[in-house]
Amino acid sequence: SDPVKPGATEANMRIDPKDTFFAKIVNGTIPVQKVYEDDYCIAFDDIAPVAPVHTLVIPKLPVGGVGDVAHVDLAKYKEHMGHIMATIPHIASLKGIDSYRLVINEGAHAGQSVRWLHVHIIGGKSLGWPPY
Ligand code: IU
Repeated sequence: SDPVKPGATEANMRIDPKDTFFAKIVNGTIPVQKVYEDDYCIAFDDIAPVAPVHTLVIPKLPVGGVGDVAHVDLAKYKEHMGHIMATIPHIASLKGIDSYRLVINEGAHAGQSVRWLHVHIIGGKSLGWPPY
């Protein structure tokens, strides 16, 4: 039997990223202690850390998740995501680690709870595999 219920992820996809908590962090409505910020992204520590280091990196571009690529300006998306990937080692170094796991949850069944794309940087301890 397929544990994935059709529809749940679709409902998640209908959430406008601009209605999420992370939109308020990007537009400055809700202050957050920033680990790092530049023109493309903001990094801040996760409120419910799963490891000694658990930092989130969010693009300033409103995009719900990697599954929403078809609904955003592709050039801007590549610019933001490429920049984030190129900046993560620096953000990790600000947190004092050079060994870490990157996680992007896409969709409700992967555990995505905030429909604004975010990269988890998880580390500061030895991590198990597989990650589920
Ligand atoms: P997920 O991949 O969508 O499940 O990750 C969302 C993360 O955002 C999760 O780890 C939350 O603890 C975290 N978070 C947060 O740090 N601050 C918030 O105000 C909210 C969620 I809402």
